[in-house]
Amino acid sequence: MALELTIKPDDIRLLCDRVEAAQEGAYAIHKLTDDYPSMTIDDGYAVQAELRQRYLAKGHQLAGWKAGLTSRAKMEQMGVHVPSIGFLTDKMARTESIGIKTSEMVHPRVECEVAFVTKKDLQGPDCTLQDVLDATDYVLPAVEIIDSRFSGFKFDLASVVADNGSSARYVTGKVRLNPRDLDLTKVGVVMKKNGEVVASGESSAVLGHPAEAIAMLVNILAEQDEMLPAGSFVMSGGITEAIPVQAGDAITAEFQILGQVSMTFVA
Ligand code: OOG
Ligand code: MG
Repeated sequence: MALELTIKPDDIRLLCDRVEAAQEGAYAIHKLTDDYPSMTIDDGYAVQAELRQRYLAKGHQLAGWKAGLTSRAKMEQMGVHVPSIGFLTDKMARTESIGIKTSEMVHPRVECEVAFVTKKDLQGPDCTLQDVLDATDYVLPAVEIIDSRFSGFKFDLASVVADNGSSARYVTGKVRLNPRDLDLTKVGVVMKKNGEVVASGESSAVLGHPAEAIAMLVNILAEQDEMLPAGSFVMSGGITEAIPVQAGDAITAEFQILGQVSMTFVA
């Protein structure tokens, strides 16, 4: 299967120029469908694939993948009701100990996610939850810092897919567990900003089971003639709505059984 495009290759490259410049310059642009109203989700994935090729050509390493818009809280917050995927690079990875620069982003938000690391190749289009569990080496807690490049954090599915699912930064915690050693539908999470609870939820909010989001991601990759190789890091999507952050904020995401992930934001 391949993507079916309605936008010409030259225009895909032009839209990629816009997104790439906004990502690298940390400025907001209007959503791509304002100028290309007929743009489809496949067109969005074509822009995202072009963006991935450009970053890899610049020497960034592919570090994994992320599923997005996989919980009702996220879908309702963003007004987009179809899950999506994006890629992660080594340049997006951050650690708990070093302040994360908000000046490199437009309007960052944080969200708690269960992440997976695989030990077997996964190939769509018929990947199932059980296939994902069988292929999982371990799960770990993660916080994704998303940053839509679209004004007001407002977009439609085709635009957000082209913007690589708002991917910006991510931080992982230290606990690693075999998926057989916990009930992945029952991981409660509490997000605290400067010591106050700002969001809470349970991992079943992600498509009923976070591994379902990984299966969905593998099946979307298959539409692009790609597979998920053994050893991949994959985030399954925000459990709660995303919370805006600014320089000076301290965030702690507390996951039941999986421990916590903390980070601070600096200008
Ligand atoms: C799109 C990215 C969604 C998630 O975990 O749901 C996402 C967005 O909300 O900007 O990463
Ligand atoms: Mg996310």
